Amino acid sequence: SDQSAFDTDVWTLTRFIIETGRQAKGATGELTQLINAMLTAIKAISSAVRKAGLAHLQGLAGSVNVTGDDVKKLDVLSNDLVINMLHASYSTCCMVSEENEELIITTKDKRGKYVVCFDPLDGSSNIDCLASVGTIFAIYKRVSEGEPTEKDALQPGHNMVCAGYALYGSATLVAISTGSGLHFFMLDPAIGEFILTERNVRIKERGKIYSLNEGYEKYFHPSINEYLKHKKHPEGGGSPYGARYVGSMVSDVHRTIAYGGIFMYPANEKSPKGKLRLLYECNPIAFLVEQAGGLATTGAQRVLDVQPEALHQRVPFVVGSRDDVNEYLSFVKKFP
Ligand code: AMP
Ligand code: P6P
Repeated sequence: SDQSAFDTDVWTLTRFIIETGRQAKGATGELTQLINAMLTAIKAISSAVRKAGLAHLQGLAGSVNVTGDDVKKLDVLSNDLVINMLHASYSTCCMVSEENEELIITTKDKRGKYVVCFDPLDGSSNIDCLASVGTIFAIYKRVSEGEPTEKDALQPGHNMVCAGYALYGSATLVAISTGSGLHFFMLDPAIGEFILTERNVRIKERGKIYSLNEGYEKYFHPSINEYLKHKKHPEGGGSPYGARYVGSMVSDVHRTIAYGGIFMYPANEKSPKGKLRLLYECNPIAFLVEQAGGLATTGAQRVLDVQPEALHQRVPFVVGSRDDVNEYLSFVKKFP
């Protein structure tokens, strides 16, 4: 059996959030309740993802989601888990899910003051080949009175109160921030708790890895291809960057935060706004990367300053180490 010393004063994510909640002046505990409800959903999704092959949860559920992707059973299950856990937390007034075309309005008897935009299982097209998948969420305070409306969800990312992602990889990790730094927690299945592994994570100023789907080269804007050329054939004689691309955003983003470098899902002729959705993919990740000292841009502006117009709108997305993103932006200027 595992003989490692048993930590009798363990820093779980639940304890961490209670602690930061106590430090928040006048907090009623509603946000703490909401975050812990999201964690329960994430633990259940982690268990389902790891059993998917055995529990025949893979395979198409037959329907398609708002963006036309084939919906897999795990997608539907993950979506239901998040919606039900958040509803039961009495802390949301409405939600936006990648799986639901319309705004999800919390029943009157269960309403609270928060809005949650989430992707319950991002990268789900990778499930059948056992590549890692993730859950992403962003939390805002409602802005409307009375009946919740889309306006509550269409807030610029800089209004965010909390964001996080779960990565169902070789271990299950949660990365989370409530605006005072980015922190990593690892799920210990033995006690069903997320254990603090890294506090105040900082992304390197510059990395050595670029990450994007180069299959679209034919459709990219020249600024992208010129930037990539510079990464592969640096004029100054330095060594070329390495290329890594999982095709599951949470994996690609987490590696970028952990090792440094740049992740890009740029616009291309086929998808003039790129593929990634602003509300529940780009904004939460942008918030977290900025908390780690990195940058997140659409190429035209800071992601967190975009004024959303539609629940499922897409934006071009470039994120990562400060110097790498700024170097990319210098190519946008050079090749307008
Ligand atoms: P509440 O009354 O619990 O909804 O919290 C009010 C505000 O206090 C939130 O919108 C946050 O800005 C802050 N806050 C509350 N709980 C926490 C927490 N656990 N960690 C960090 N900030 C918190
Ligand atoms: P492509 C997964 O389907 C996803 O939404 C993101 O997780 C991932 O970054 C992207 O799409 C991959 O898209 O066009 O490279 O297959």
